[in-house]
Amino acid sequence: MTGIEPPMQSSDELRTPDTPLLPGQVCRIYSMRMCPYAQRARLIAAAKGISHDIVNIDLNNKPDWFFDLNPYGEVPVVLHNGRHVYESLIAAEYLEEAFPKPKLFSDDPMVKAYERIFYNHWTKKGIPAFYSLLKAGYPDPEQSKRLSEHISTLESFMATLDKPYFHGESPGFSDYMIWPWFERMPMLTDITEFNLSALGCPRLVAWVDRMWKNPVVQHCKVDPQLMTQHYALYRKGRPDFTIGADGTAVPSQPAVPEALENLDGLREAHTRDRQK
Ligand SMILES: N[C@@H](CCC(=O)N[C@@H](CS)C(=O)NCC(=O)O)C(=O)O
Repeated sequence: MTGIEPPMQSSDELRTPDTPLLPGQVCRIYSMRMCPYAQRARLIAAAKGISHDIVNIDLNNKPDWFFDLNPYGEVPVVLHNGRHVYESLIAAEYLEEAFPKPKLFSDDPMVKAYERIFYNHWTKKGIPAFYSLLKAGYPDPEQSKRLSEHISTLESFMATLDKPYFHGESPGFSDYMIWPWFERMPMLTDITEFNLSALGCPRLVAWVDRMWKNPVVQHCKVDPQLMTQHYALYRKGRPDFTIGADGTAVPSQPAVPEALENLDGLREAHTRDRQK
């Protein structure tokens, strides 16, 4: 690792793609503080010591130009050399290839293929199950079981690998693609009583402990208090994507018992379309 660079400009100033990067900065990540998908790109940038600025987009008030960057209107978007890429996995893979050191994928094509199988499993199966349970907003046995099964698959991957990380002996690409939702497990536990430690997945629990000690993870972590407040506002149907922008936490929100809506990282479909 070449050193983790903190962003050099305010991450809430709405810098357009035409706003030049400061000297020494090589790319920009359009992000949203609480977004686990954007965190994937931030983790890869931090792991590679890529000097970057972060621009947090208020997803309730997307500027029109944001849809020129990503027609889906979603973060993350990575801007580099005047061009941009979107979709978290594609953006992270781009950073891996454009900034080859340190290499986060194995040179062995089969090991690399397995890493991709691991994070694709999590993306296709684990993440939807995670949000289904979160949406339920209570200890829903069916949704808990579904998530447990997909987490158990990760445990079986780790058992077959018999290594401390999905990447192998050190954290690598697959670890960073899976991690953001495991950082959010304590929040899921608060809301739904889902308990990772009770699943009988000792390798995964040990992986979580190791990941927490990783300086890249520490650098990119989301303030847990802000995270709880963010999801509490979601539960009220009033997500605030500027939460934490002034460096302070908003007053804590009382828990509400209703089922959660729009909690899969996506708002109503119409808010994603270009507003004309
Ligand atoms: N498949 C996308 C999902 C990204 C995503 O859902 N991002 C959320 C924030 S966590 C977003 O930008 N949502 C747009 C909106 O809420 O309007 C990816 O992997 O990048």
